[in-house]
Amino acid sequence: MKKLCSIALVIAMSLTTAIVPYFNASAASISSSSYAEALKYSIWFYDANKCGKDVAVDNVFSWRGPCHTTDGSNVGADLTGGFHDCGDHIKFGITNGYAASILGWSLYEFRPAFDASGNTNKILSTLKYFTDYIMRCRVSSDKYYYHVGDPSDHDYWGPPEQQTGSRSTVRYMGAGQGAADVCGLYSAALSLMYLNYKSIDPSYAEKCLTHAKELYALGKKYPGVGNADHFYSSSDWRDDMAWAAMWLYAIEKDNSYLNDANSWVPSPATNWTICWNDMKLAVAAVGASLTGDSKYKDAISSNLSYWKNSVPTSNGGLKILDSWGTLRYTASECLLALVYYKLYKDESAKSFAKSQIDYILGNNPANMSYVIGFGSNYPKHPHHRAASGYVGWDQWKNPAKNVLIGALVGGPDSSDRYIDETDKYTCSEVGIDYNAGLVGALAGMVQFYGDIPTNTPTPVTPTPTNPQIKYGDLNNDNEINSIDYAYLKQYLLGMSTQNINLAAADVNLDGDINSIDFALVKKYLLGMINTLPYIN
Ligand SMILES: [Ca+2]
Ligand SMILES: [Ca+2]
Ligand SMILES: [Ca+2]
Ligand SMILES: [Zn+2]
Repeated sequence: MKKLCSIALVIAMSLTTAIVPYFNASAASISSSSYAEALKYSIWFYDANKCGKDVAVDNVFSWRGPCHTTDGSNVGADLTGGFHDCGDHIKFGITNGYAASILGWSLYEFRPAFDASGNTNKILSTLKYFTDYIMRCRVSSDKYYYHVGDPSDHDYWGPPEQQTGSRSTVRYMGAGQGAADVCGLYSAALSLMYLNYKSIDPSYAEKCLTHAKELYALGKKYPGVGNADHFYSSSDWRDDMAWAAMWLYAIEKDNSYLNDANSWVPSPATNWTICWNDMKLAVAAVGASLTGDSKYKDAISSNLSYWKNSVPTSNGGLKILDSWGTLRYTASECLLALVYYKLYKDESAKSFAKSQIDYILGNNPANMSYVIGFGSNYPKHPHHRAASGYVGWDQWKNPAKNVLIGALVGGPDSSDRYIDETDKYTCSEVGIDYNAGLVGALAGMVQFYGDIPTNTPTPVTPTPTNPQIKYGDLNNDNEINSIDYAYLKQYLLGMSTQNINLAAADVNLDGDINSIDFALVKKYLLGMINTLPYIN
């Protein structure tokens, strides 16, 4: 259930600890408007972990810019985009897929909360940054890349924009290399994007659904868990594929998906919570909503009882499931509890979530908000290279130069104490998986505890598709001419694709690069059509 951090191997542990003093402070004031503010920040966090050419587009952080803009060039693929994992810069399929699907689910479940609090546009553009990346990593229906970054990434401390060195470790799922855990998470993320986006941009939504089905088929064809070096040891793919199956069933009402989900997760009960390694309770939540099968409701109900009665509780009232990054588990359990409340109106589930979320936001003995930038007292030393702003290991433990607004840190220990030190990554690190459950839980809090004004729908504008891609310009010289035509021909003949921007080759945006695109580029060069991309 843990991510190992190689920094522990190369950096001697500090002998001094700056423990936040324990005192019985009066409860921080959490009001009904707090949840909407915290929700906004928790979405912003994702801007800090964006990777690729378009990082600066629609980014709330002025200290972030393009990075790792040649990812995939060593294999002739465009693997730019997506999100750095935690405080490092590796792009893992397991956490990109987990975060994208949990965020998409959060919007799907609690859309009124996002609309009323003015957060719909931002969550949609964040989700699209994920789904653009997932689809960009498609080579063919039989091959998707899902990993970029060398383990030596962790030897570097500094902003991603200034990082040099190899990014040559890339991995794909396809023949001989199953990664059905990632397939399932990616497929679910794309199905949810279809559901969340179909009224905004139907053609993009359809493209997502097509890819969701393709990834689902890929996971069935090549089962097994993906390879994330020693950082994420995924224990099973069946829960992830069942998660994907549930969302395809939600869209298509085809019983074969439900049968698949049942065969992969016959019993969703667990004494854990929803996390990157275990989607059973998320499967249960969707299953309960879609099928009414009592096994799904029972699994969530007994899990909530376990959390209320058997998970250790700190004096300050925090449930501690695990000492490493404990708040990520609390946050996703709160998401689950609030979805359960939405389904069954169980008041104890709702008040459980409130007790834990209020603790996270500052109603705790340390009087500290564990969401950076929220309130007046929050961690100043998150384990995050871009926020730190320092280059090299001499000053890496200094207070971060930049405020990593919205990041949920790992959290306090069982004595309600927080160690605000950069190298104490079990408490001070942040992650795209940590924040996903928090976004969903805060949206639920806005929906059930916030002051939601009625009749104030947020105007939604589609996010432009790949704003910096000039479709048809395969060699990135900002012109579309016979050179690009020749490159496309070369690619279609199976010849070298080094230095070709394949993202620009799908000129009809149907997710495939084939003879249709070739014909369209030819028509464009002959003046028979005036613009690319060309969609009919
Ligand atoms: Ca799994
Ligand atoms: Ca060109
Ligand atoms: Ca195409
Ligand atoms: Zn990057």
